[in-house]
Amino acid sequence: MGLTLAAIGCGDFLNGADDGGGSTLEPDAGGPGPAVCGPVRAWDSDGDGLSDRVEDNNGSNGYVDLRTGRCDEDPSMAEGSPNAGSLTFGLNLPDRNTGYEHFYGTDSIDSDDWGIGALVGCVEATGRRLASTDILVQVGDMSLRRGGTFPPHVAHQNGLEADFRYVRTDRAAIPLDLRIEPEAFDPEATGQLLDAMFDECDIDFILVDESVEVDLSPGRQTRVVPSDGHANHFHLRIRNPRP
Ligand SMILES: [Ca+2]
Ligand SMILES: [Ca+2]
Ligand SMILES: [Ca+2]
Ligand SMILES: [Zn+2]
Repeated sequence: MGLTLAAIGCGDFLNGADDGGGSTLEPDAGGPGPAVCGPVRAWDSDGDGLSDRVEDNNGSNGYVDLRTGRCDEDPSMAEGSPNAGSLTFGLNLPDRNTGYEHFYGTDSIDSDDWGIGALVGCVEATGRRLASTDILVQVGDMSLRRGGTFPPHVAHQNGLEADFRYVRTDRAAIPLDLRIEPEAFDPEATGQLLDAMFDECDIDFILVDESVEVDLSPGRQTRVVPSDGHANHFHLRIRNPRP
């Protein structure tokens, strides 16, 4: 592919946001060694902005040709719109890593957790940011491998969206339905989770149940929107970095 790494802002993969964890290592100057295209970090040994775990998961499973130790470009593209779109060269989310865990529901492994690199990176970075807390980021449906219609969702079609569980007061890694267990909802911790997402991700909007009240800064609050159908999860949409 002719696209250069510089052209897609490889080093700015996570919008330059502080990852909140891990050290920043300087790549070796000169001499033989892996190609580097940006700062090497504890979670990204070749500095291409794609985490080691994502590269291993996608490369070793034959999903996308990514390798650690080589400077790769993020090949993923969100096509069309979230309600009528598809996903090209989407990346599969590693099912668990620092600070987060993917839950399948009734879907099979690696069927329901595909997205563009920025969405996968958003989940990972939010997990790293909260790794020192007792809040586990629990992510559910994203998109199908090639996107498209993903019942029962209306959207989730082009790799820009993911569903998350609300944070429970007991911190159990199980679903919380606000209609059934409203007392188990932790608004402070859920606000902390949303803030971590705003810190790490280029968020378009987040849909929550109308009963959810979290304390966020004004610029963030306006992008957290009450919406029917979100009693047992909230929904994140990021902006398409390559519209
Ligand atoms: Ca990498
Ligand atoms: Ca790589
Ligand atoms: Ca997966
Ligand atoms: Zn959703």
